[in-house]
Amino acid sequence: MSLRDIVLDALKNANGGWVSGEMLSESLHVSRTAVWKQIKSLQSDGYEIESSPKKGYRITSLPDLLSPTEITSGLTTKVWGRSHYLYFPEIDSTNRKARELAIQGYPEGTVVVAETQTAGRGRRGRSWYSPAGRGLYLSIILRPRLPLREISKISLLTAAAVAETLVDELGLNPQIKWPNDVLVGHKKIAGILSEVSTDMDSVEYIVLGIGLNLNMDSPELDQGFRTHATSAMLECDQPALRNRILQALLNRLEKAYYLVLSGHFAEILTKVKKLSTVLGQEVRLDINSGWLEGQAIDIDEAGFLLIRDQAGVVHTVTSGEICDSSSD
Ligand code: BT5
Repeated sequence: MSLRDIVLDALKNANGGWVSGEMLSESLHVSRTAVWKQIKSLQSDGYEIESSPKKGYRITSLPDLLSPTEITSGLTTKVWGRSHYLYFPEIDSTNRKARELAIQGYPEGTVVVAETQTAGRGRRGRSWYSPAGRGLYLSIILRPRLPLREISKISLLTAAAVAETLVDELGLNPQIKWPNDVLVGHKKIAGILSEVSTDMDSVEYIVLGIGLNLNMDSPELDQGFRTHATSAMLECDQPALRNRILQALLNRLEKAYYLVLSGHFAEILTKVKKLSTVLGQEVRLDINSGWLEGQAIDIDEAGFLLIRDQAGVVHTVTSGEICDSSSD
């Protein structure tokens, strides 16, 4: 632990009470100037700290940062974010960075988080709007022992975990649009981008990227996106605490991931089907090789979407995009 983190811990543990600068410097065996420098550094990162020559220091407000200091202490994960939690105030894309780290050999459960992305990526070369401090932008390196045909399960379990986090933490009523969008009131609140690197017919690694709109307001989300967009703040009429939601999401997501790896996808699938926007609907899908129209009748045990066309033929769709009225 760095001196800065030790000083921060001491202030946090005082629960808003005063901590003497002299006592801090004595117990840490550093000069009072060294303590003061850590206080200045914390203040410049947004921690509001009052100082009094007689009483010392006290913390009056914590910034809603996603730094390791603010996040890792609230994780109940076994592996994820434990030994590798990489935090960037700004980055081009957390998925790009996680991929670079995966190639360097970083292990399963490495978490890459940014306050803002300058080139956040969506699917098929599209971009993801990632303003500073108002959303979650994260990527996780996974190295699952899963046959290639089962990797759709990863996007679905992620969508389910994002949706359930929105229910638990914010009381929202989300839906899942197969395979990778989470919506609230038919507007997109989160997108998932899982990028897979294969080694013969197995998975070498997956970079699982999640973008979640938390504190954006309506003019900035009115950009003519493919699907109308929303944020937690717009839905709840108050700002959401990003750090608490990130912790809850990682805790829940890791559990769901290991559940699926141990053969329990059925439980996740039941949740996905319950929240699905498309089941029973007539849909039009862009399926790489062309268009497919028909009724979405089920999601099978591999996570694939079953579509019955007008001739009654049932198609198994392994990947694709459902188009809606506001699609570009
Ligand atoms: C997605 O793509 O929905 C996947 C988005 C994944 C973003 C995360 S952020 C952390 C990690 N690092 C990255 O670089 N990426 C991942 P897609 O289904 O292709 O949706 C992209 C489209 O959604 C864009 O073309 C816009 O029309 C729209 N869009 C862009 N930003 C948005 C936002 N913040 N909220 C809602 N819609 C948005």
